Amino acid sequence: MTQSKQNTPSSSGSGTDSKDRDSDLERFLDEVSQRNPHEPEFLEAVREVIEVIYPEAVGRPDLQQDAILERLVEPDRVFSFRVCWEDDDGQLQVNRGYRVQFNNALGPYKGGLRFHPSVNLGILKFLAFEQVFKNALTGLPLGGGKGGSDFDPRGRSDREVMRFCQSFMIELSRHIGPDRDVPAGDIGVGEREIGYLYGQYKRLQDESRGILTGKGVGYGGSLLRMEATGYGVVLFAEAMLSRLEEDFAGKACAISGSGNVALFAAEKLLEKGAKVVTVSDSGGYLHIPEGLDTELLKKIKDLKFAQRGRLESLDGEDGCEFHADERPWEVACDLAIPCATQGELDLEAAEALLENGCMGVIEGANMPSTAAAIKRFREEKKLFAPAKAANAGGVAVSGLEMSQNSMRVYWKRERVEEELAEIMGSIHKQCVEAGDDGDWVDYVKGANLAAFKQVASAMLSLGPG
Ligand code: NDP
Ligand code: 2IT
Repeated sequence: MTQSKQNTPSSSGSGTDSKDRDSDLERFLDEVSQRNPHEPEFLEAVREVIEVIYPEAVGRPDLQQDAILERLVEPDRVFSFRVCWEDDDGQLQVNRGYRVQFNNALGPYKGGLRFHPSVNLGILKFLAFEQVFKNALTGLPLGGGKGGSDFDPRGRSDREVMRFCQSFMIELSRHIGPDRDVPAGDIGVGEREIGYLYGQYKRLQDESRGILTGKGVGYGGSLLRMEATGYGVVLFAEAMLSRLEEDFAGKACAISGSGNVALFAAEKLLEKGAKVVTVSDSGGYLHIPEGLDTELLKKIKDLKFAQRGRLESLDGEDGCEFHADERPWEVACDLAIPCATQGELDLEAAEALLENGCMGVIEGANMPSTAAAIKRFREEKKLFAPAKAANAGGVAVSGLEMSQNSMRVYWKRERVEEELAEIMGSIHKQCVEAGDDGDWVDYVKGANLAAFKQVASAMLSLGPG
C-alpha cells in the first residue's frame, strides 16, 4: 500500500460527509486486500477494527501525517522458518514455523504460539493483529505478536512433541527476549509444550529469563495463568450481566471447545451457578441436558488434559449425548460462549441461537464469530463480547508472570486473582465508556475504539519508522 493521503480519512473536517467517508474506507480496505491476498482471516480482523475506528480518524491530520492506519495494518516483521524433527520411526519430518511481530508501540511483542495443521501466515497475522488491541486493553505494557506452526501435536508421543519443540526453539530463540518478544501458549500449546520450549531455550542460551509465559508453576510460571483466560471470560460476562442487573444463576451456557479456555470457563461458570449445557471438540459436541457438575468436569479435564482423548467416548455417560460433526449452537441457551477456534459461529448458528432466545455471545476463542453473525447480534442489540475484550485475561496474567519473573518473585494466588479481576473490570469499563450508544452498549465499538486510542497515541509519541 502506498502511504497515500487518499487512503487515510479525509481531514476536510466538517465538510466530510458519511458517503465520502464510506468510499474512503472501502478504498482503504481494498488496498489492504490487494496487499494481503489469500489471507481472509486477517482481512476480516482488519475490517472489524478499521470500520469502527475510521469515523474517529476522520479529521485527525496527526494520524494521517504519521500514516497511523497504514502502519497499524502492516506487521513490523514476520519470520518464517523450516522445522525438522525426527518422529518415533526415525523418519525426518518437516514443518513450517512462524513468528509475527506485529506492533511494539506499547511494550515487547506478546502473544501465543499455535500448533495446529490449519496454521498459515494469514491466520497468525490475524491473531497478532488482534493481540495488539487486546493487549492494549489490559493496560499493561505489552505489544502484540503471534507465532506457531502447522505441526499437529495430536496423536504424537511426548518424545515427538519434545523433539519438535526443541527444533522449533533453535530458530525462535534468535528472535525473542524478555524485553523484545515473549511468546506463550495457544491452540495445541499447553504446559507440556511450553516446558520443552523453555528447556531448549535454557540449553541454547544458558540463561533463566522470562522469555515465555505459561511456564509450569515451580520453574517460573505464575499461579492462575492456566485458568486465567477462561476465568477472565466469565468475569467479563459477569460484568456485562451485572450492568443489566442480572447474574449467572441458572443461566444455560453453551460452550464450544474442551481445551484450556473452554474448561476453565466452565469451571468458573459452575462456581457462579450457571448451567453448562455443552462442550465440544473437533469431532462434535457433547450435550449435557442436566448441566455439567464438578464430577463430570473433572472427568472431562482428565480425558482432555491427561489422556488427550476424544469427547465422543463420553456418549451415553451421565445422561450426555454426543453429536458427531455438529456444533453446539443448535442447543437452546441463554449465552453462547465459543471457546474453540475462529469462524465456528456463523450466520446460521446466530439465527438458531436468536430463535432459541439467546441473550448474547461471549467470545472466549479468537474471532470465533463470523462478520455476518456479529452483525446479526449487533442489529438485535444483544449482548456481544468481542474476543479482544473477553479473553484478555490470559495475556493479562501472562503480563503478571513477566513482572514476577523480572522481580524474581512469585505472587500468591489471591494477589493474581485480585489483579485479574481488576483488569477484567477495567476492560469492561473501557468498553462501556467508548461503546455506550444510549440505549445499549456496543462492546465491539467500545473495545476497538478504546484499544485504538491507546495504540495510536503511543505510535504518535514514538514517531513513524
Ligand atoms: P486448546 O488447544 O487447549 O483447545 C482447543 C479446543 O478447541 C479443543 O477442544 C479443540 O478440539 C478445539 N478446536 C481447535 N481447533 C478446532 C477446529 N478447527 N474445529 C473444531 N474444534 C477445534 O486451545 P485453547 O483453549 O488455548 O484455545 C482456544 C481458543 O482460545 C483459540 O481461539 C485461542 O486462540 C483462544 N485463546 C487462548 C488463550 C489461552 O490462554 N490459551 C488466550 C486467549 C484466547 P480438538 O482437541 O479436537 O482439536
Ligand atoms: O490469544 C491470546 O491472548 C493467547 N493465546 C495468550 C497470549 C499470551 O501471551 O498469554
